Amino acid sequence: GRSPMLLHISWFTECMAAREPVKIEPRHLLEDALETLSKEASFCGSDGRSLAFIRAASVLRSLPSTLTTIEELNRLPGFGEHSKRVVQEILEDGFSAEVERVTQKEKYQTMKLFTNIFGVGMKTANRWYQEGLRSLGDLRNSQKLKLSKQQEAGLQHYEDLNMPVSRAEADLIAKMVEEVAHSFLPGTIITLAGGFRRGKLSGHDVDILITHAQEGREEGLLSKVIGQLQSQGLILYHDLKRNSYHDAFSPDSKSTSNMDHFERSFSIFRLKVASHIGDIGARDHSPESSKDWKAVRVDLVVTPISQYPYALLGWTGSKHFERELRRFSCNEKKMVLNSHALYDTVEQKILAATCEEDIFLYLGLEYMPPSDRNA
Ligand code: TTP
Ligand code: MN
Ligand code: MN
Ligand code: MN
Repeated sequence: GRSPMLLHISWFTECMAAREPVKIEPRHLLEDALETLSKEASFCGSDGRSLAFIRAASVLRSLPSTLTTIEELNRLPGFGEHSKRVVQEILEDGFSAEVERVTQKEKYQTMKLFTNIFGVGMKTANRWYQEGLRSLGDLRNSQKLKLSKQQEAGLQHYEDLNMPVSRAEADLIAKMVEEVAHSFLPGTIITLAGGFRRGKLSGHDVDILITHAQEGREEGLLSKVIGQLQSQGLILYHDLKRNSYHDAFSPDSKSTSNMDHFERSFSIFRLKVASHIGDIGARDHSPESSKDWKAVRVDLVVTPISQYPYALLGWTGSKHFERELRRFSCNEKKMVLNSHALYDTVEQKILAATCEEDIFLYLGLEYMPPSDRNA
């Protein structure tokens, strides 16, 4: 049979051709419901079930208009019985009893709260839940809890970090980084990747790629940039990881890890924002309301220019798009794709690319602009 990626792409193109005005509300209702069930499954350790719900939500997202009948649903690829049942329920009753039940669950609520802390994964969140911890207050007040520096920062800035980052804020941060980078190395190329490159108007963080047209010139730049920003009081947290591509990684390794091996820093910036004094918030006289800065998560990734197209493709996302693309290249093309390279396992060689278009060409796919990768 045809791979889901191909099915998805040809079917998506047909849909785009017949595009109609989109009703936003109900569509989000359905997607949110499926995403809730996906989260719940992952909290229970059922990654396969979680992925099935993500796939179904992604199919809905790429529809040209809102689903209204169960017959339309039956014609869609990638929908399992469970997802179908939930969507049918919502179409008929306006809500799903199962989803309502899940969102009421104490474990679901707690796991969601804890995994939204920067530096806290499923394992840690689950351990804390098993230990009886339920709230951020519980974590903050616990005497025996051992938090990593990252988790401490995540907890400290929880409220800010869970507020959406605007496109304007992302542009501002990219400009700050560019200015400092240029002061050390003129010609440094700074690219805003992640959701913002896909055209999203807001995000949970800012993803920035750093490279230079001359291979090797980018080495060592990140620590200088971070150091400079830090001396200006603009960094609340950072964790510099050096490049580990050559000692920890071979492109044909069977590793399924999505983590890559670039020099990088997952950091928290202290971004100046317009003070709230004078606007509606001024009625509230808590010290919070006069705070003139906001903590923002920033991922800084340094890539040699020879790997830049792969890093750009990998860091543009979405996560689901990357997962499907990697699965497609492995299953259909016998090629291993990651953020560093494309490895042809038949020819046993790495395929060099100068731009994203080259990579799509190697994979035998039509080029998809970033705005088509929101699946
Ligand atoms: P995210 O920043 O997590 O997601 P996003 O930008 O799509 O959405 P949001 O608005 O919520 O921030 O990840 C962006 C891409 O980076 C994603 O496709 C996965 C990729 N990525 C890597 O390639 N390697 C890594 O080590 C990590 C952490 C992410
Ligand atoms: Mn992002
Ligand atoms: Mn995210
Ligand atoms: Mn990110």
